[in-house]
Amino acid sequence: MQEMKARFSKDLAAATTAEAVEQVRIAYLGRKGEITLLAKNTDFSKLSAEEKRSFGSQLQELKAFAEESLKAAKESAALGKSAKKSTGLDLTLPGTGRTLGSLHPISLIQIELESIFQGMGFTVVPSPECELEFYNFDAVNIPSDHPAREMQDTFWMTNDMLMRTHTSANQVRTMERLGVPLRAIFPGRCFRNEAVDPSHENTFYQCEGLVVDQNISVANLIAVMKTLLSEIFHREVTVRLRPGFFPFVEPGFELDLRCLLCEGEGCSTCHGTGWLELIPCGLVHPRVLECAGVDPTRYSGFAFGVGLTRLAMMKFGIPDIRLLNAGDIRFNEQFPTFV
Ligand code: FA5
Repeated sequence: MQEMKARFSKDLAAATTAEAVEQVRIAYLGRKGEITLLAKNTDFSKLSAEEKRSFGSQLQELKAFAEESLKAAKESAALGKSAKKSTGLDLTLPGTGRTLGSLHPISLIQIELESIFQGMGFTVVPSPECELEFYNFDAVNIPSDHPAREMQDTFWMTNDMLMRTHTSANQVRTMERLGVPLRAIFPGRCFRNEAVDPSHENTFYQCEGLVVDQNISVANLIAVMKTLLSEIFHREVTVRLRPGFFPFVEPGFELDLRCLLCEGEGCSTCHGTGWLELIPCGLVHPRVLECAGVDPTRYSGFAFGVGLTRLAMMKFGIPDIRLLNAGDIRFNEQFPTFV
């Protein structure tokens, strides 16, 4: 029985599946199994009372040992099977790392801009991309017969709505909603019917800024623009301010940035001029204030419209605006995950 017990243990240890465990059970405890036959084939009549007792108890012990071992082996074989089935786990395979996505360069610029302006006490105001013709044009002093409308053709909806051509569309809305005095920016997407080239897209981003208070002057406007650009580029930049016409500001200016890609030498991005038109701006036209119900004899303000897309191009050295909307993951992956 000692020898049988050792053999049984060895056979069972080699059985790793439920089927193999069952084979061991049949071989030892089945109807013709070794342990069963040992009990059956022993002629007890030839044994003394003492031998009967000793043999009987050893046989019981062997049977109980075999049954318990088989039960444990069955359970562990079943466990192994279900673990394999549910996870297909192979601990020898190399691990798969998790890759983090990266932010789009325009998102990066927008987040940075928002934080710079928030630092100067501006509120970030959400604004609709699909806008009423009234707010996009009439409210900012561009009536239906004004030639400025021709330069900003866009995608028209029904019900006097259109895809906004500039974030200035949100000026009167914001004054109506928040009242004055106010200091706000509204970044977002704009749409124009454009001949697309390295610096013009039909879908691009602007960030409008609007400050209305008492005694606001061009000096306040210039101070804010200088702070903005030095913080964005973390370097000395050259800008120029020249007169510019926009029906909703008086006086109006164009703030140009010396092209950072060619350092003013002239390249395709700046159309060979060495300058990039970056921030049109000016003092809010009295008619716009009136349209929002603000008294222009008490309040004045300044507004600006940063070309966010072009700012991203300058900041990251992107030579062609079309790369930004192309959706090529290899392009997007070059930018940092976090700001
Ligand atoms: C405007 O849209 C005015 N609303 C800006 C403004 C706001 C003036 C407040 C005064 C006061 P403009 O059409 O120049 O102006 O566009 C402003 C900026 O948006 C441009 O300097 C440029 O950086 C960017 N932009 C305009 N059109 C495109 C385009 N098709 N593709 C990429 N960027 C563009």
